[in-house]
Amino acid sequence: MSTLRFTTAGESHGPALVAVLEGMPAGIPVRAADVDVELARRQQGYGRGRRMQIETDRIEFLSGIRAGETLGSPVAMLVRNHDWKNWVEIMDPAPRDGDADGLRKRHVTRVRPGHADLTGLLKYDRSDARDILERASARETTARVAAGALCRVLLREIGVSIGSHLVHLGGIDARRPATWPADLNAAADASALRTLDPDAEATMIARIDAAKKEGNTLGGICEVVVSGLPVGLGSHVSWDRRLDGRLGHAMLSIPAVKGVEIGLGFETARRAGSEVHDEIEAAPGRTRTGHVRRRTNNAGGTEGGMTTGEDLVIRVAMKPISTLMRPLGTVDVATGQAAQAVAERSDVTAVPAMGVIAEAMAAYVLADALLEKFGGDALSEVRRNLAAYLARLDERADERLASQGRA
Ligand code: EPS
Repeated sequence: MSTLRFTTAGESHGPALVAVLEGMPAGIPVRAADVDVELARRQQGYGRGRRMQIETDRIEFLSGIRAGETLGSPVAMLVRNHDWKNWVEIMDPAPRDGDADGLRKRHVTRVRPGHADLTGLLKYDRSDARDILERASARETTARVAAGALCRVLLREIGVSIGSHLVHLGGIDARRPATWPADLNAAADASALRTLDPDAEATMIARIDAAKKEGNTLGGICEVVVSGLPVGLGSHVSWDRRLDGRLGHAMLSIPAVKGVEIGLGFETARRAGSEVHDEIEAAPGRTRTGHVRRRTNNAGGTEGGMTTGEDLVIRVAMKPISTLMRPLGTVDVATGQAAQAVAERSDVTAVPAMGVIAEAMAAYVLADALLEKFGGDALSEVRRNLAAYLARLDERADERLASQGRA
């Protein structure tokens, strides 16, 4: 069982979204602004629809935090949906006269190819796909970002930073900058698409405008980079403790995500071993990697399901959103007749937001793995455990030096 757990609740057009995060140690300094800044980042990105103008996501802490510090008890958090006021009748939990056929106003029966609509209503035996789509909506990721924001604070306290940038959108690749920015998110967030390549950004924006005109949608790829991790989070000993698998699970759970790569990923399959594996050299003073360095980082920061201490690099691929304004062919589940899928208000693309959500999911998995190794009831205890481990890594390096001196 995970050391850290979180769950979310809430429908896209219900009153609010809720996240409950359990297992955070006491004494982590947290302010609402730490969460709000992440919620705002998730709402950004060229290509979003009108809903993002309606919402200004803000966190309300309901439990687990007092006087700016976590208490060690479950942290419950709430984000209200401003759009709720327009959906009160449609989303009302109370049974109503006139719903006898099971179909309320704004019911959805012309199910969208690629969406949870059809499979969800078959599985849950519903007649209105709104019963499915309200929860399948990516609005749910707001609550994940809130939970991830607290995990990010814990990681920041021990010197780990997480950033992301967009590397591909709708058939257009972004080039890597000649010099890597010192603050990845500051650089990425300055771009409307969270990409580090201004030329590609202009082409991508034109591509989004064209897709919007066509009533189409676009997917893309974001890369998450985590720096400052100590060697040895995760474990090789059992399948479910391998960090790669835990990261893959978390990333593939993000709506519309269809692929994940760590480091070189699929490209490793095309190359010979000598072109894949990262040679190791001594690097005295690099405590968090165990006083070594990899000459390259094709592995993307993990070996044997454990962090190496080099940057963790995860690429996450998102398919185009399944709500098309020029709809695809489907079946109306109310009549069984051929139909055009419903064209609800939606985004042309949400890939920049997906990068922020992927950061949050990475923060959760890494905070969990961190607490598994160094856990305690208080942040001070986590710090002590980490410091003792790092001291042992230093001691090993010193022992090696001493034995060389004797030889
Ligand atoms: C979504 C449809 C749109 C998106 C929404 C996800 O919402 P609406 O149906 O209200 O126009 O904007 O994303 C969010 C609300 C969000 O916060 O990211 C969908 O159907 O998945």
